[in-house]
Amino acid sequence: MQRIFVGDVQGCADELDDLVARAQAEHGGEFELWLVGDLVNRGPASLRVLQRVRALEDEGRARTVLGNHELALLRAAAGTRRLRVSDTFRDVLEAGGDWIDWVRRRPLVATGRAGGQRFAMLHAASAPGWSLDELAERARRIEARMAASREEAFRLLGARRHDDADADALARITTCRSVDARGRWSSRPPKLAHDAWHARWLSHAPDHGLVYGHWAVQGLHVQPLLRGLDTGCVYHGAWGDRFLTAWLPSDDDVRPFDVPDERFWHVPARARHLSDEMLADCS
Ligand SMILES: [Mn+2]
Repeated sequence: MQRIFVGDVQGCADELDDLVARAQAEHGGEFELWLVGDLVNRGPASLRVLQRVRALEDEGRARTVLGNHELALLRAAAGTRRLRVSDTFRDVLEAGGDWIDWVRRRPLVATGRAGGQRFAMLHAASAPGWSLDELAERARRIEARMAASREEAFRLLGARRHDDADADALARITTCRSVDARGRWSSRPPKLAHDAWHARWLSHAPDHGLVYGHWAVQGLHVQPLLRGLDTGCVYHGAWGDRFLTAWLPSDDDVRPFDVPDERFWHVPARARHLSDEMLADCS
């Protein structure tokens, strides 16, 4: 079974279709997509992406984790987020059915073993010093609250980070990009390389690999124990030529997170997806 990790799709349904077609052509029925979250928003077809991923998941051929744009969708459904010009998930909100419940029941962290290496997949970041078991335990507690009921999920999504440790961990795992010398985290990009969340995380001798997304400005990140896969497909045309990136480690490889590593697919974006007005609203 070939595991195929996939970067941020953000409503780019055509590009996801192209990626799945390549997976089927090269691996037949023997593949499983692992998507890093941010399936929805900013791109043209959020609902189509959810439908595709859900159908694959129902066949046991896909897994995904929650990204900040899934949380934005849930907040919009809760009525606590006013839609912005760049929010394009109205198709999901208007689809009816159980989409909101399906989204809130997705995991926050997925774990596994690739060859000889234990790893986690999450949307943005882990924290310096968290073992794989601690990360997974925090995620299970948050997932239980998100899955308990809509009311409990919306309560957690509305909680202040300083008042609720789960809310802080949820925000960190889905949005963090930097950690300062005093351990304070932020979604803002680091001013200095050593303040990048993953530089601080690596300095604590982690016991596992991490696959993540969320950081299109950084782009593809290939470093021992780290694979960052957000290459900003949805920004094609606005930021030059962009791609939807996949990583295909081999299960035969004892150390799949070693470098150099050429086992990537770069599926070209099909079109410019964002107008200047939407682009200006993203920042
Ligand atoms: Mn994101």
